[in-house]
Amino acid sequence: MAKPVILVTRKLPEDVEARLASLFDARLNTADEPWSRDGAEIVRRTVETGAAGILCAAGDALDARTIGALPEGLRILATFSVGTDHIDLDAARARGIAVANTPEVLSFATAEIAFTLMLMAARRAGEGERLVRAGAWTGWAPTQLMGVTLEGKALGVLGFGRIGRELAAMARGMRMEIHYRNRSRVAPELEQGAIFHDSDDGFLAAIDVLSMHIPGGAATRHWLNAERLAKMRRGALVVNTGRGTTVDDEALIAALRSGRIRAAGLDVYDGEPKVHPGYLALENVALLPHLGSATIETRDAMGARCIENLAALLIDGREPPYRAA
Ligand code: 8YV
Repeated sequence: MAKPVILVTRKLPEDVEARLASLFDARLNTADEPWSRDGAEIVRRTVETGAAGILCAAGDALDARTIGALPEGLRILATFSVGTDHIDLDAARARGIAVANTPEVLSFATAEIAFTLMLMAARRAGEGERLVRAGAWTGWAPTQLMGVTLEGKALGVLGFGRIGRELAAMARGMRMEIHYRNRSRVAPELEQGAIFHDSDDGFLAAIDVLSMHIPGGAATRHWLNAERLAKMRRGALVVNTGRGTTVDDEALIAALRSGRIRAAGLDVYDGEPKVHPGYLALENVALLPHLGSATIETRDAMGARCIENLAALLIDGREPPYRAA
């Protein structure tokens, strides 16, 4: 039997590509430039190849219009991400196209990046590195680049899912107090003593560090706005490893400029890979290029999840194990 054709929009780790090529008639993108800058390209390549599945990724333009224009034979969008905000799930449902993602395997790696950013923001690590690299360091000084300690501080986790809970576990090792805001309270074994808040106001007033782990999309757009920033403690820190759309950049930049927010650490941006120039002009913000899941181990595991999803539907004729819609 002929192997099912799949279209892979991004260059993936070598081992993942080798497995894909052994199981499928995989049309691999071996260039660094994605095959998915716009919906028209995705549709054109799907039609040309007759693909039954697309292995896509965060940032790919799978909006309602693109999904509506995909050919009949396309049966599954397997995304190399846990986030699905780049895919119009209702449009996929309406077309009977399955959507599957890669949950769990990237939680620890993403929490590591949140933790890194929290420390970079608290301890001014980026500023220090720039100083040394610029050859401008004139020697240790008692008042040089003083940051704040995390020990004993209150960490506020916005979105207490798997990633947020991994971060909470790491932060307990720093003797931080954990607070969380979530759609609903989680079970005590998941809570591990973390303090649940049922209002934004109470949550924002209680914390020294806000770490954001909410999905993107219309419902969460600009969740962190001027009004909520004004409710935070003066000198608090902000970290975002979820989606850039959840932050109103103008408001955060103003708060960083005024010192109302002491420092921030960002891994994701509204409109990435573009970064608001206001951030680039500030010293008190650490900026990473969407590294959340970027470990060798995690990217292999994400590839394995994608393969499981594609093989289930296209080879075994059963439900993808990590179906999102
Ligand atoms: C990925 C992510 O690195 O999984 C997600 O939703 O944002 C990241 O883990 C990236 O988006 C690749 O698809």
